[in-house]
Amino acid sequence: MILPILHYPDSRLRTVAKAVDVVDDTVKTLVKNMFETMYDAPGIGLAATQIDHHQRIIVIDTSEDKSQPLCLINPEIIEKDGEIDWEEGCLSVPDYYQCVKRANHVKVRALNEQGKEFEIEADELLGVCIQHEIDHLNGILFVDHLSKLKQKRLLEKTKKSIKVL
Ligand code: GNR
Ligand code: NI
Repeated sequence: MILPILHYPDSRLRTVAKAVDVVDDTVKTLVKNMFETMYDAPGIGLAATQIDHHQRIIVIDTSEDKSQPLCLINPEIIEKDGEIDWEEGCLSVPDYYQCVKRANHVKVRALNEQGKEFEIEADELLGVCIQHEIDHLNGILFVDHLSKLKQKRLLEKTKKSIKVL
């Protein structure tokens, strides 16, 4: 099932998600729907926050052919180093792309969709995407990392496009 995605500046995107305590069938169904929604969009990642569901669940696939689905439940960054500038976009901020500074390399511990703990190390696009998605679970958008001037311009552009609707 494809779920509707919240758009900036919707205040529900500011909700801090709660940890999942059991990976049960409800969570598994949600993960399946999140993958469908992400692939349909299309995007390379989706956090539960974006579909107005406030549990710590992320899906990612940075491959070209949907061949590397990755689900992270209760993700925690346990190591990070280096610095990278990457042009980011967000399904919740349509048609807006800006460079953001992130750690280049992260080591993350999470549960998979079977509830089993695993660790993953990532850099470049995958590392950036994991950090972008974990931000969503904390109510943070990539635009929060930009200058106040860029944020002001984005808000004005967004208000104008809402008026046209
Ligand atoms: O599809 C997406 N592309 C992307 C590109 C650069 C950095 C981060 C991302 S994530 C984004 C999908 C999304 O909004 N996930 O929350
Ligand atoms: Ni996003």
